[in-house]
Amino acid sequence: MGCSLYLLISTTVDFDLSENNGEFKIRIDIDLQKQFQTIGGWGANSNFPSSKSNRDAARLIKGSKDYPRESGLRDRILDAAVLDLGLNKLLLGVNRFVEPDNDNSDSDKINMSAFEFSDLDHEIEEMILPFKKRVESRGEKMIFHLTYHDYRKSTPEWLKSPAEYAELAAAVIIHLREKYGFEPEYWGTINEPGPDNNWTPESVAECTIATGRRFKKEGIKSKIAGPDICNLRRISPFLDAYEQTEAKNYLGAATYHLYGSYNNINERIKIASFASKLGIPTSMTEWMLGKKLQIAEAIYYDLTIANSSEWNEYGLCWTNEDTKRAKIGGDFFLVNDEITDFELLPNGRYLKQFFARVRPGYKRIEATSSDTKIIKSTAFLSPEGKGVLILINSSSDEQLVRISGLPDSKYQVSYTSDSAHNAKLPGVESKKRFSFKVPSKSVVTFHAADSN
Ligand SMILES: [Ca+2]
Ligand SMILES: [Ca+2]
Repeated sequence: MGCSLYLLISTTVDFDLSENNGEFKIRIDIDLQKQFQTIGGWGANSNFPSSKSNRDAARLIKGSKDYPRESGLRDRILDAAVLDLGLNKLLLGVNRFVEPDNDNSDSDKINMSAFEFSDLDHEIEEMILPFKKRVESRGEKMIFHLTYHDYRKSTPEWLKSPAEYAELAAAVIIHLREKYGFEPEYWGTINEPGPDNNWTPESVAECTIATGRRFKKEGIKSKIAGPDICNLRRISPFLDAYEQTEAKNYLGAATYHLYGSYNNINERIKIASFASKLGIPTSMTEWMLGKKLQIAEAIYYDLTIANSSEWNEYGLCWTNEDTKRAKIGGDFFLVNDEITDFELLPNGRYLKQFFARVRPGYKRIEATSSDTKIIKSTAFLSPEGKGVLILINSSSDEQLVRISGLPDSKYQVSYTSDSAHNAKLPGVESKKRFSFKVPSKSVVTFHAADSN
């Protein structure tokens, strides 16, 4: 982009609100010295749900145990996910069929022949490895996050033993290590514990301890994540159970879902404080209910209040069967009825304002808005010191804002609203400060023009 397209609207003359003459209402002040969490990345669930249309799509896109995949659609989806949208993380559920019955009566001795890994292997070969290759082609590291799922009201007695649970977790990871040469970054203890299943704060803490000890014994480096609570409002007893036991020594990431409370502030403060005490990152690991600008506001709260290092929508690519989700997108990509093509859903476009420019290794820095009800701001620094600023205009009016403290540079600008999808705006130059008109109900991203 030529320099002539940049609007040089900064000034080196100091001025404050009293000298503003009503020009702007809102100040955004960036402080490069106040640094917070390091970004790990952005992700989605690799699994497809088991509805008929999704089963058909899954068979075409990634094949099944019995059928090879039939088109290049998978590769196009993975290219779009990693190279365009900027995902670098996949989550995958491990269900009870991996150890359908107890392998033997000794939790210290793994009987690998009693485990059933073929579904897991298929997902690894068709989705995880090709995704990983694309992330690595960007010079970045893939984050692979396995989580155990158990929706049963009656968890079998043998699995209620923390030592048996830990053996199951260790067996899965040893299998991956031996067959594919890598371990997941995270093992999530249990997806959405209680009240609809047998998992309690105490049992999650006990299984965290047993798994932590077992991983140490087996030389497994995967970090244990939890509690992956469904509703953030119910997280406190789980955090207390970790803190009051040895589990706090083994927890590697504090994770939560956003259902029922996307704009909750108090519990986000609690989880940030808990993770800070333990010296571990926080991660929002699932949400499918956001709607356009609301999803941008949710990730803003997660990044700035909960200090989340990672953020995940629900699915990667699903079909139109669930129209409620398909209209907006609890999943990134919607696959068409013919299963020949796909599109990035509206929520994905709002999230792309964050994902495409804020990359793993970037640090969040202070970006204070003088009126967060109207303009929400968050900013990041790359390891090379390049700045990224993201503004959310929650109001129905265009807002003229004054932005101070971004590193001096030319910035490219893009935005998403109901009518604009990752659209370019004229670039700007920051010399200490500049003014900018933020379109109504939009997310605007500024990124240093000479960074990727
Ligand atoms: Ca066992
Ligand atoms: Ca055993």
